[in-house]
Amino acid sequence: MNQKFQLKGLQGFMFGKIKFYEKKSNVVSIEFENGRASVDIITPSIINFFSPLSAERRASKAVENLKRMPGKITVDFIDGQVLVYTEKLKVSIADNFMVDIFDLNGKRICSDYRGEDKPFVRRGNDDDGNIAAEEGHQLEEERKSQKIKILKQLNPGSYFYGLGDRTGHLNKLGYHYKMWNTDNPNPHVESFETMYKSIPFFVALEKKIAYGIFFDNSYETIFDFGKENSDYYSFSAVDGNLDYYFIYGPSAKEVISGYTFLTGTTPLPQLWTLGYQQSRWSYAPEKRLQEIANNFRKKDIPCDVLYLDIDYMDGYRVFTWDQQKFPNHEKMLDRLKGQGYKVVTIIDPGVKKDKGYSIYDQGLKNNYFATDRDGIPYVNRVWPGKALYPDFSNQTVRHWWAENQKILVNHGVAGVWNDMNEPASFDGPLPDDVQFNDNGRLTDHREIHNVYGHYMSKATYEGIKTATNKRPFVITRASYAGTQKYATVWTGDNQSLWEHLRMSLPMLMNLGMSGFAFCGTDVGGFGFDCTQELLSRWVQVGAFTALFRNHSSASMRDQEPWAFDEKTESINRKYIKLRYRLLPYFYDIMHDEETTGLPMIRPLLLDYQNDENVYGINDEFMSGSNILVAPVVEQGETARMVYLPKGNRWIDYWTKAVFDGGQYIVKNAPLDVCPIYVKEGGIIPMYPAQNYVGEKKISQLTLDIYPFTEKGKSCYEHYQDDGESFDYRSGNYNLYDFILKRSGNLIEINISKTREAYGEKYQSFKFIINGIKPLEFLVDGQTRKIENDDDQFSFTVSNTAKKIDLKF
Ligand code: MIG
Repeated sequence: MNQKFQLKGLQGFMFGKIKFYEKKSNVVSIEFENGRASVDIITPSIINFFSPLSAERRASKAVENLKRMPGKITVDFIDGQVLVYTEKLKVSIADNFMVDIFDLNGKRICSDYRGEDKPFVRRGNDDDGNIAAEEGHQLEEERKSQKIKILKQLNPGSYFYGLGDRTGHLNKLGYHYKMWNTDNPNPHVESFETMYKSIPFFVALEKKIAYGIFFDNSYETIFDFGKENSDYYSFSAVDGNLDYYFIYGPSAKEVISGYTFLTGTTPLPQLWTLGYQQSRWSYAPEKRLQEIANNFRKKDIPCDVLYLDIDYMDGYRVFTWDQQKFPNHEKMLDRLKGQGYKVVTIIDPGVKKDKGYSIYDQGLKNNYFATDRDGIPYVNRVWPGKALYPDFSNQTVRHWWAENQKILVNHGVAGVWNDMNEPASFDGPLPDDVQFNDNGRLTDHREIHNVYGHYMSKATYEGIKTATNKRPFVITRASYAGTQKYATVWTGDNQSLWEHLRMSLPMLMNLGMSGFAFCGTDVGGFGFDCTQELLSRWVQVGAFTALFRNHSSASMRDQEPWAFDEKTESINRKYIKLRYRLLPYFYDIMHDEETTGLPMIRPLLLDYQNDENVYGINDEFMSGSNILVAPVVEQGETARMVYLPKGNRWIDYWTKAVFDGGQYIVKNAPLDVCPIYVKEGGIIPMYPAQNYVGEKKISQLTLDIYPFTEKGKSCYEHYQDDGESFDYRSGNYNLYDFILKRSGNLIEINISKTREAYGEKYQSFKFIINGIKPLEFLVDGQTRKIENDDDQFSFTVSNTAKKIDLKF
């Protein structure tokens, strides 16, 4: 038996023998006895495999404006196989569309599985398996309904990552997941097969070689990483086309860059969006919101963003304000702006069925809502009661929704938070046959469900962009592949449980591996009541996640930084201030990410792929490539084991002690200490702490330097712009290169400005040299006096300095 494409009612559909092939520019088309397929060379490392199994090719919802850079391609036909050579890969296509992929040395990277599709049998306690049917029937049902199923050979020593923010652990080997955006109010547990997002992309790592597969199918899809059978892994779909991309590494970083080359990277956000954010369901009325705002300033805890959850609206009608609770919202937003706050409001998709409410009236008049088969607007129930669902798959509707953003942003709202867009529904799930109009083509809920939140985010992004001409800040709960171009994501309704803090790390790392660089969890937990210790540990993780937002549910105990006791408050202050000091470092990561797709919070394997010890580490992550964070995620723990990867030495951020890589160490971590390590040779740019972004004019950049203990050279590129507009896209930014070298008893630092276009330059640089005190110190050849006599040697130079020599 062979790779199977199971068409409904037809078991074991097979393509049959190759009859004919032809190459036209970068596409090789192959005709089989029973079907046709194409192999499309996007780049030498990215190849699309396609067959129109149920429909003609449709515009991808994830891949927009695809740039092709195929390079040189040659095609051959040997022993009944079509062989396609790119500049990086050899692809062989045999009868039945069996695909094998090799590198140019002939090493096999990925192969279709040649054996039977044979899931394990779920045994019950009785002979006829009734219990099995009751308890574990799902797998059987899934198999029946899968129309397309691809099996790939699974080799021992394989690891799998990605699929967005699935619960459980970092490595997905042995697990099975379904892609069907789901709002499940139960506490997220490891056994969940669905979540809010559907990101049908994964990275496979085998014997230090990484590749990725992106199955671009928005219908319900299933990914099984060797759970149903240890000999293969598979991905399958209930409908749509066979349409997947193979993305070669060999590094996992290249795979992510390749995937985001296809689906897009997260655009550089406004600087303030990387600040601390405070939310809750809900800050209302106005007086309560103001109290929160004042408290942050009074308590000297930095904060940039405050949220308005659903209760700011008039009866949950989107794009309205409750006049009782917020009688003059424009004035309020203005006042908060004066205090340095940006206010983000929630917007759900469900539009209240309510004659006379203008959003509803407009939508109804123009047929903007999804309908039933007879064209009658489909009604379900969400927060406003009976509600209708805008058809975001339709460009005209997206345009209308985009225009509506003005109602918020023109009055001073700084960003929009999209919730409930799986879409959620209180009166049972939307039926499969709810109709959508995908730009003129009628289709149903089965195809649009997983991209509903994606299209809503796109509309929101575009609306805010047009209205403000600034980098839009959109947060969404539901997503598909590619949503990262439009929105920041959070992992939805977690709970104030240690388990959820622990699990947030692999969830965020896998989101990062799936192209979502700008992500976070509700710090402190959404449901259930948080504790002093849990919040103290959670804020230590939050300080290093791109979206740093404390949020909690209605009726939960207060969870603001000061809501417990003085100790908890001071730990919050300490880590929120650290976050603000590190802002230029995080901003540099996001700037770099816009080109490379590499996330802020990353699993160790991304930077240390040669060290197999890190492939399964769940409770440590890299923040960019210079900082390793090993947070405490267990209640009561005051020390923990930390694995420091092979390849360089590591410096304890707090004690400045130096450690060799490739070992486990034990770090004491009392409640106020989050274990943090800086890579030897690391250069970390820092700002002074501020209450909010823009409070202080930053005229000096601090560079926190972790010199090599022996020989070494490192380079750090720092980026500077206005922090909010799109002017950087026309070149209005500065770039600084800092090069650190050590040989023997000499340390040399070179500063060069590789781009000087943005007007507000730094006046000076302050260097902190950790762990070393020189005997002699020169700036551009001039000897300078060594002033400080404490352990930490620091000095300031003007912005014209080019070379610093330290002899010791
Ligand atoms: O049915 O708007 O995940 O963050 O606070 C709950 C109220 C609706 C779910 C979101 C949560 C938000 C809440 N929402």
